[in-house]
Amino acid sequence: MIFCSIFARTRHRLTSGMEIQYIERIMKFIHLSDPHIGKSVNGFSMLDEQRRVLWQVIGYVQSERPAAVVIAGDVYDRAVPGVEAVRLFDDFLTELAAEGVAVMVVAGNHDSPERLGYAGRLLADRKLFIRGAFDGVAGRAVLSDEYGEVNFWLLPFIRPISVRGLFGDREVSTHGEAVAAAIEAAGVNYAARNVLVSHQFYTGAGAEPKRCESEINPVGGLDAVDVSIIERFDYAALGHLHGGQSVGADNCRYAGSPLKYSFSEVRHEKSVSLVELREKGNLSVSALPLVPLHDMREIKGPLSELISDRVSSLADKNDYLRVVLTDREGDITDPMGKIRSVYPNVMSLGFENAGACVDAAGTGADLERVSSMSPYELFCEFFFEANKYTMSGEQAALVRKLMDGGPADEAD
Ligand SMILES: [Mn+2]
Repeated sequence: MIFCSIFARTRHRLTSGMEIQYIERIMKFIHLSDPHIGKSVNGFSMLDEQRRVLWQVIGYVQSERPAAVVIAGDVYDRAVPGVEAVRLFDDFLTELAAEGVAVMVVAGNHDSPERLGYAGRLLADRKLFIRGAFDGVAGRAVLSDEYGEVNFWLLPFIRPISVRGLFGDREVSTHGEAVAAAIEAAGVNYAARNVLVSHQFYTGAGAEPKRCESEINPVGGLDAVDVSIIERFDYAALGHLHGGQSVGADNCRYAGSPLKYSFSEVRHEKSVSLVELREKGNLSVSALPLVPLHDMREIKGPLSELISDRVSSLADKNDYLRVVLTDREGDITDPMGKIRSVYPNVMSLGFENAGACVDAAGTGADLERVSSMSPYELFCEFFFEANKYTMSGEQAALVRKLMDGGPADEAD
């Protein structure tokens, strides 16, 4: 168990050679999660973006003077992160230490618990509390303010399979049972003030959490944990979901990823949470916005419009873009080259009518009618359903030729 009692924001002032300590009036900390350092999105490295937003967090530490920065898991994108990713996180931690702020970190499902937790017992002396592997008990770090102590419980991501046997004979077959057992084992005194740091998929009664494509979503939500298990904590600093949101009550909150990591997040406003805890029961949370180097957005229209000065000058041409062209697919040669010449960071390019689904029930494809049609007629109908326009003469001729195995008609 990590146990270290330190004063929150103990400041040292030199007055005629004497050191005076004073304690911040209230407990204030910054909650962030899911930085996924080292992640690439559609082949684009996010390292420069990650450095940018992490340094915005440093800026908030300097302006808000919190007692701690809490990182609720998925520090890295991969269990074995690249050298550049490790260097960036090392720089970030060193910068936070220079600000005198405590740092609490738990492993997420993307992290390797042992690698993330390396030297954790030694670093606790430097106010850096890392909980990588779970050994049956949540780690505890204690900070103080004028109202007394605040317990920070550090619970890394756990699966039932990985904690089986840690709780004696207790049956642990679901993620919910695993989390419940871990929290019971912590022996939390709920009369005191407690903050949980946890990386799991928590769900509230009746409310579907907002999910997005950059999270890993197990089939059927088998990893879901009922948020009622953790509602008695004064604040739960959560990680796993990449959209910032509260689950159940306001005191259980996902900070969300600091950057947009998929096009399902283009409308997200990324932020870290600033949490202020006064006496028991007095909590306030606000969002501190994060601004990337390049935004992620979608543009849609005919190619000639999108690459015109009039449209391209409306926003930053270097943004990460999903481009949807409304032109006919066959009408443009090298669409990606043309788009990239104006927007260098295009991540995805598609045509509006491409991949349109044919709804068999909706096409009136009754057996009698279909069975009376020739393969060529069927293909014409299919082509129209898929593309929303009819084949050109040239295309029709080619299809006929392929079907007949003979010379193409002079169709027009
Ligand atoms: Mn994540």
